[in-house]
Amino acid sequence: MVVAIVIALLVLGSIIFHLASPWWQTPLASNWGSIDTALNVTLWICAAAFVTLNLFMAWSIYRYRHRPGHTAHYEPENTRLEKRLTFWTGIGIAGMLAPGLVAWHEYVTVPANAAVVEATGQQWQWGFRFPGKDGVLGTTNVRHMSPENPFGLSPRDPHGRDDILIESPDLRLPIDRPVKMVLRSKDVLHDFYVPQFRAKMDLVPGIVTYFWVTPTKIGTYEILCAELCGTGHHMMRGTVTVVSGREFDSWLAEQPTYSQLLAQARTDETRLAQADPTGRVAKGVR
Ligand SMILES: [Cu+2]
Repeated sequence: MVVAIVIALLVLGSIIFHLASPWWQTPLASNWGSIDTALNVTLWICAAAFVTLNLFMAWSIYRYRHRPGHTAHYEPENTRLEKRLTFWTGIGIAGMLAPGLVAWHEYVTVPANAAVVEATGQQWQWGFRFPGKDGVLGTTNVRHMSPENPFGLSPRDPHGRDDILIESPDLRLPIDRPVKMVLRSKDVLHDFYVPQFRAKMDLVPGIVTYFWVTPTKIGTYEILCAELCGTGHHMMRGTVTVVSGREFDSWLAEQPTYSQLLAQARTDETRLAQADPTGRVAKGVR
């Protein structure tokens, strides 16, 4: 009897906790309402199963409790009941899977008019690359990575010359424009996650992953790494600021291209050589 009451209280407590809980999803700031729907459908199906099964268990414990003079009825098989249980469990599981599959299909089917942005992850920071005027990201290779070329752009690929490189963890995106996020890791597994976008995807060394999103609310949101990637994992944060199209265009125009960074590096080298013609200072010779 006590156990039955405890189980019933557990169900009641869970419902109250859910209704009064402050830990609810942060407000949506993208087009991914379908991901919220998939989550909610899963929650309601699980909740219905949890409440029904636990209350049934509490009722059974009470109804069939031990009483003098009562004996248990032994029934090892009940095919009809098993068929019903299998059917309804199947319906419940299909109901949970189907909305997720629909949302996933939409999530990786990029619209033709989407702009492209690349996010790169490394222990423990984010960087971003826009394709520049030609609209094509230049090819990259890990062999080309160096302090002067942190994105590993191929020096011979003309598409890479106008690529816009953001060597800071602060990304900006325009509101109401679909964007394909292309993800690349330089070292280990990372995961690009913006909770308000309901968008999340692993960065896998050696392959390029992607998803697409349309930001729908102006604001600044945190980018988190959602894949344990080493001792500095907790520090691997960035921000994405959603701004008006005009503000975005003028911000992007101020960011350096790969060619500009190369030219800058060459100017710095020349200046250094002029200031130190023998190279003794640079080599640390006294
Ligand atoms: Cu990480």
